[in-house]
Amino acid sequence: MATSLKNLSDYNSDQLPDISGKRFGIVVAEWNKTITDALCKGAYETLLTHGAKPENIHRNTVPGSFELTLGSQYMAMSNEIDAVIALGVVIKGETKHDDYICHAVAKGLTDVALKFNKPVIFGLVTTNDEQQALDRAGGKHGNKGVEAAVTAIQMLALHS
Ligand code: RBF
Repeated sequence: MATSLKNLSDYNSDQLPDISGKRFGIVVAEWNKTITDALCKGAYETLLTHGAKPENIHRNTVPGSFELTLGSQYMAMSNEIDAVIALGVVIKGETKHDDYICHAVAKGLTDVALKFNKPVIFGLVTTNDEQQALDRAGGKHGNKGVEAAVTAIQMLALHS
């Protein structure tokens, strides 16, 4: 979550390991597509910046954030993928759908990570309105996709 103390795109690149041999899966929800595309761009470019090869970054889309769990499991179960980054944007509406989706995704991604013993990163932007989401997808609070990619790299380093 972006706060006044943390910009989502700020990190210390000195401490990140070489990832030239690592393989990544990015799963992107199509709800709020303009914003999730910006998250995906942030994640993809961050992986490239730190040495990942384009051919080692695989991207799949799922219809909505609720489907990120199974989409991530399809990626995680592959021996060709070392870490998965799940990206979505859930915006509050008139009903409590956002609560149900966010809890299901948080629990689901945790389960997939533990089942396959691989980093599966929670790159879900959960906001009260569209502007807050834009602020976290390359706007004034940085880009959650960048933060998610950095988290994936850091988690890979823990287990190498
Ligand atoms: N998916 C999202 O990724 N973000 C949303 O903000 C979002 N809002 C939804 C609101 C409602 C009322 C419904 C029914 C679905 C919403 N979804 C959203 C889609 C959801 O993640 C899933 O794709 C569908 O519910 C089909 O399982």
